[in-house]
Amino acid sequence: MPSAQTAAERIAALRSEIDAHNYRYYVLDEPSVPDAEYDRLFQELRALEAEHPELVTPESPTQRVGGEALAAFGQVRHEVPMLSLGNAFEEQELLDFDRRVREGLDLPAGDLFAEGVSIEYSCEPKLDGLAVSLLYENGHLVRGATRGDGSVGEDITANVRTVRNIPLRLQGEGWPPVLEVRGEIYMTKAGFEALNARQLEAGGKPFANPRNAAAGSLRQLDPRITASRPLELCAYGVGRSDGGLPDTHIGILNALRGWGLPISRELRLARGVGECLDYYRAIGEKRDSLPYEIDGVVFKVNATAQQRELGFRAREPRWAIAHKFPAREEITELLGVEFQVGRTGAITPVARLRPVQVAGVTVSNATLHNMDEVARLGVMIGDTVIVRRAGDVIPQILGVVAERRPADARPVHVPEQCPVCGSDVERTQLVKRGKGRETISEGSIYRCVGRLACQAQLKQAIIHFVSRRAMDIDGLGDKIVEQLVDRGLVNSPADLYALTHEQVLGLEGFAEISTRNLLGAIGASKRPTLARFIYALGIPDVGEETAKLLARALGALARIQEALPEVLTYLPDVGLEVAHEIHSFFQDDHNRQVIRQLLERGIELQGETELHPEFAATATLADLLAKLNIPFIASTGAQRLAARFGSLEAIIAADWLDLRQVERLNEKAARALRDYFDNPEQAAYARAVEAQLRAFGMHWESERKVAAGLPLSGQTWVLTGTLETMTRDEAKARLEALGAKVSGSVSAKTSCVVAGPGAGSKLAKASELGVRVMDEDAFLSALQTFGG
Ligand code: 9MJ
Repeated sequence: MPSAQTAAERIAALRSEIDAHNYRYYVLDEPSVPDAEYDRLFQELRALEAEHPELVTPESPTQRVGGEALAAFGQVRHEVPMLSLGNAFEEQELLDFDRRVREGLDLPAGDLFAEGVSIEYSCEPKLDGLAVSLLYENGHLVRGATRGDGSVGEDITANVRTVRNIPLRLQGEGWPPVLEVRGEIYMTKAGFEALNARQLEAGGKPFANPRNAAAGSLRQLDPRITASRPLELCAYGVGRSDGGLPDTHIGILNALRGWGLPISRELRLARGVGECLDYYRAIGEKRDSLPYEIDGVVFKVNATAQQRELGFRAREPRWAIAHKFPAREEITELLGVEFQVGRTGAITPVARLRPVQVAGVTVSNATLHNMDEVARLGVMIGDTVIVRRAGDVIPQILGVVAERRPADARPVHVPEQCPVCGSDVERTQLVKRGKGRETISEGSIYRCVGRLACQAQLKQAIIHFVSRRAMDIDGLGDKIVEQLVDRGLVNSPADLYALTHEQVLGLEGFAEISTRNLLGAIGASKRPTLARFIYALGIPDVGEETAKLLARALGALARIQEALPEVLTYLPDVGLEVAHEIHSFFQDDHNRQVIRQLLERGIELQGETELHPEFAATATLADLLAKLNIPFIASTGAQRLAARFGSLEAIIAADWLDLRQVERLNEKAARALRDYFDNPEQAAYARAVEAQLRAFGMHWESERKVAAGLPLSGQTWVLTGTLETMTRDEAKARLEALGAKVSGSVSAKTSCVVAGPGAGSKLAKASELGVRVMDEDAFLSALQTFGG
């Protein structure tokens, strides 16, 4: 505290700052500072008030639980107040809590693990959502309310009724005629990601975190909006009840579960505070893999008789505590933005930060992804920003503390020239083909056009080329790549195979043996599989999986190099955009030359084969017509045309009258088709696509027979999460043996999603789209049913 400021002044300043944050957080759902900063202000105020009890007023934020009810919702008085929880940040604070519990119960202090005197605690993760009260009368949900200030909350009955895992009627029997359930409404990480993606797509503002998304969704005056949000309840207690309930907290929660209410899967019993600490550590380790955000764990004295004996202090129970995890969000200053050049030339803004400790690690850089993200955040150099570090993820900037923007804050500009090679920087274009037309819009990525002439791209390209999962050249680390490029010895991946003994020996740190080893490793890399080689080339958007798919389906480099974009889109998971990337990569003269040189310098691809029958089986004339994106011709129209004419040539030759005879092909569609094929370039292109498909060995008519007759033919399945009884590859093979296609992404066309533990965004997408989902047990019995 600055000495010029009195305690009274500091208290007043802290209160108004906390009030302002509370309003932003609770009422507007727009947090202005991270929790850690808020907690610090709160602790400071608490400490000052403890020193100066005469300065405590009823209006102090320490005397309240939360924000005020929004005027637009009805008010609900909580007959049993909704309490908040005291916090423990350090282990010692938890031990102190346990000591207070023992003292409150007149139990001997004893040793941590002493038998006979340890308290039984229930342990649950502390979900980060919005606390709610759900009133059941005679088993019917009659009212839902927010906590509000703990005594009066908002009536959100219409909204809670839309939350899918809240039962509208209790199941089973034995529930008290009046039962008020309390719990947290939250959003899973996957649900949150999916919602934000939707928000962005619709041009809306994304939510800062799942907590805000949940709170914002529940506070909608229009329950239809709430219904569209992926909200979930986790029950953690009971308020009012007029009947007998089990005599332990865990017993009560299990009873709630029996009545159809979701409770935490991580609920455990701890005998003594030592086991509470074990639980805290175990959940801490699991934190990243849990499907929802948590900010700590909650311990509650398990026996309700002991809870009653302990009672309350202010607005907190003496029998429960939240043991918080270290904060993952902090605030710091954005000192500058630098631009890094990636392997494909993408220029990525990187934030340089005033170093700050976040969850035990010093953070001085954070990714800003791309310029759209910079614009979305509205961040300027000099701003105070909120940084988040979670798990192994690169630190991210979540937002700006607008109130702290200095007068001399500067906007972030993309350099016009590449900071490494000085080539021009261009904004990427998004090419979308729809209804026979190409539309081009501005992309969010800026690229250095220098390609392999840009040292940054060249280095990254070589590092990728030699990496373990690509050409796997042992001993060619990043530092050596840098030297090779800096000395001008390597200007493309092909140059690696022309390195001489003298050149390598001349590098820093090389002697006879190391030189021989490196050249040996380079020589040993000359027989890669086709898939590795394709991956090693570093085609934008082509990862290992896509490379494997290309190799497996097309079988030979020559075919992959020549494949037209429409032909590539026959591969599962290859969309038109990726197909264009692949196609234009192989059309590029420089890339063709590098590939030619690689082959001349001794690369021998292994396992080149014929076209995979699976690929041939996926081609139909109807698909081809649909892929040409002719206006008004969608998949059913395409199917009817294919059935009627049997070949592309026949369709091109068909006149308007012929076309009009196709069942339910309307005039507009017939005209569009004629217009399309009357354009010689378009007709030639369609013929070229067809010719290529045929040259690749496809036969329109036979293809259906390959997969037909199998129980799952025509279906697309998606596997996500971990499976316990088999590997994913096995599951995939078994599904394929039954005729199903296995895809990596969920769409409306997906037949079924098999979700194991750890399933994330795919599961969320499936539930969003109403796609059938089964767990491993159901999957195993389905396999059995189908004889797979
Ligand atoms: C959360 N947020 O997960 C309580 N909570 O109990 C759990 N919150 C709570 N319990 C009494 N698991 C007041 C709040």
